[in-house]
Amino acid sequence: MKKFIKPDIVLINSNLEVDPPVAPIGLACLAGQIDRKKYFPHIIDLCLEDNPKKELIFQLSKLKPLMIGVSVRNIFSGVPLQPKNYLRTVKKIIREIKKLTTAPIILGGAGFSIYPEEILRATGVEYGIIGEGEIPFVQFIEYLEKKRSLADISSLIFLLNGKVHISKRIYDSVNKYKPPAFDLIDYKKYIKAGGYVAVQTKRGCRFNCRYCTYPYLEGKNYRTKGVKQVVEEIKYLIERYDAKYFFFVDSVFSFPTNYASGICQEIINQGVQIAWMAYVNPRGITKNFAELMKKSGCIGAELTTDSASEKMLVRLGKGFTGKEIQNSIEMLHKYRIPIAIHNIIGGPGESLETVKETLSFYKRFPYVNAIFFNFGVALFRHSMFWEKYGNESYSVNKLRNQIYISPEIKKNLKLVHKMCLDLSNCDVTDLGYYSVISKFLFHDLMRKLKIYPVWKYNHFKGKLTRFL
Ligand code: B12
Ligand code: SF4
Repeated sequence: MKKFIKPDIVLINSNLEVDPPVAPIGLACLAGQIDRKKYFPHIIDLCLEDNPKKELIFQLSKLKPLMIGVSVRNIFSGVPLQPKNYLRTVKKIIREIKKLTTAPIILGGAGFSIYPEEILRATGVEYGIIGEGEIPFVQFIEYLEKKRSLADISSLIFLLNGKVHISKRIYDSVNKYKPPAFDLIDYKKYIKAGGYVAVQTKRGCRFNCRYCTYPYLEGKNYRTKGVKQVVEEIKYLIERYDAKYFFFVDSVFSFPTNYASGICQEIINQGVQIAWMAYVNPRGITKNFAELMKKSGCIGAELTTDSASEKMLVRLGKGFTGKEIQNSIEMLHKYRIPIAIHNIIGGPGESLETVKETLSFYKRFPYVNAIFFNFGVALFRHSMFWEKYGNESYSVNKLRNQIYISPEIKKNLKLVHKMCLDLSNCDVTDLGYYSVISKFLFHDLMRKLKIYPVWKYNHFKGKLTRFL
C-alpha cells in the first residue's frame, strides 16, 4: 500500500524589524486553523536570524510545500521623521522563495492589507488576503484541494491577466477559530531579545479617529474572545515558554471596559502572574478598571490621546475630551500604573496655539513617565485623512511614507520641537525621531526592579538585520 505523505503548508514571516522584536502571531493564528491530520504546518520565521537568507534556503529546501503564505506586517514605519520602507525586504524574500519553489504563494498581513494591489504588483505574487486570514486561508487550501473555486474565497484579492479581482471581506466571530498555534513559534528567542509576548483578546474598533486604519483592518464591531480562552492562551505561553511579559495587541485594550475588566478579573481569579502592557483609550479608564488593571499585572499603559487640545481632539476625530484624558491619567496614577502618552503634533488645523494648549495640559501631570511626540500624521489608505490629503499616485508608485504636517507647524518646526522639550526638565533622545520626555529616575528604578515597560525598547539597540 502506498504510504500517505502529508503535504507541507509553509508560512513565512518576512518581518525582520527588531525594534522592538515582535513574534508573528498572525501566522500562528493561521497555522492554528490547519488540519494537522492532513498537512504539516511550518512557520519559517526569519526575524532575529543572523542570516535570514541562509535560514530561508536551509528551511525551505527541506520541504515540499503545497503552498506558501507570506506575512507582510509592516510597510512604512509610520514615524514621519524616521521613515523606513519595509517592502524592499519583502520583495527580496519573495524573489528568493520563487527560486526555491513553484508552489503558489499567497500574501497577507496588516501592511499588505492596506496596499494589497500595489504589493501584489510589486512582488509579482498572484494571491493575497485582505484583513483577517483564518477563514479565507482555509478556503484557499480548499481551493488548492479543488474543493472550491477562487470566486468562492472571502477577502481574496488576485490578479488575472493584469486585472485585479477582490471578493467580499469576512469578519467572523473570533470564537469560531481554533486557537493560535503558538507551538510553531520559537518564543524563547523573542523573550531573550526582550520582546513582549503578544496576546489578542478581541478584534475591531468602534472609534473614528481620522488617520487610523485599524477599523478597516479589523472591522468596526467588537468581536471578543471568551475571557477563559484568553487566559488559557496566557497560561499556555507561561507554561511552554516561561513567558512573563505580555502585550495585549488589541487596537485598544481598554474598550469596551466591561469586557476588558472581565479579562483582568479572570487573570486575578485564576492567580495568573504576569506583567502586561497595552494600548488604552482615555474613554474606558474608570477607577474600578484601573484597579483591576493594576491587580492583574499592568506595568504600563500606552495612552493614545494624540493631543490634549480640545480643538485638535475634534479634528482628529478622537471622540473623547480633555476632561476624560485628565480622568484617565489620574486613575492610572492612583494605582501607580506607569503611563506613556502618545501625541501627534501637526495634524490638520494644528497651530502654535493648539500645541501650547496640549503642552500646558500635560504640565499638570508631572508624574507621567513618558510623553512621545510624533511630528506629522502618517497618511494611510483607508483612513479618513487619506481621502482628504492622500496622494494616490505618490503612494502607488513609491509605496513609502506620506506625511501630512500642518502649514503652521511645518513653518515653525524647530520652535515646536523646542516647546515640546521645554515641557519639563527632560531628556531628549533621538530628536527628529520623536522627542521623548522621560523621568530618568523612574526608569532607573524600573530597571533595578527589572520591570520594563515596552517604551524602553523604543531605543532597542539590537542590530538591524538585513536580508542579504
Ligand atoms: C500591537 C501592535 C504593535 C505592538 C506589538 C507588540 C507585540 N509584542 O506584538 C508594538 C507597539 C510593539 C508595535 C510596533 C510596531 N508596529 Co505595530 N501594530 C500593532 C497592531 C495594533 C496589532 C498587531 C497585531 O499583533 N495584531 C494581531 C494579529 C493576530 O493580527 P495580524 O498580525 O494582522 O494577522 C492577521 C491578518 O493580518 C492576517 N495575516 C497575517 N499574516 C498573514 C499571512 C497570510 C499568508 C495570510 C493569508 C493572512 C495573514 O491573518 C491574521 C489573523 O487574522 C497593528 C494594527 C492592527 N490593528 O492590526 C499595528 C501595525 C501592525 N503596526 C505597524 C507598525 C508600522 C509598527 C512599527 C514599525 C511602528 C514603529 N514605527 O516603530 C513597529 C514594528 C515592530 C516590529 N518589530 O515589527 C503598522 C504596520 C503597517 C504599516 N504602516 O506599515 C500597523 C498596521 C499599524 C498602522 N496602521 O500603521 N505594533
Ligand atoms: S486610533 Fe485607536 S481608538 Fe482611534 S480608531 Fe484607531 S484604534 Fe480606534
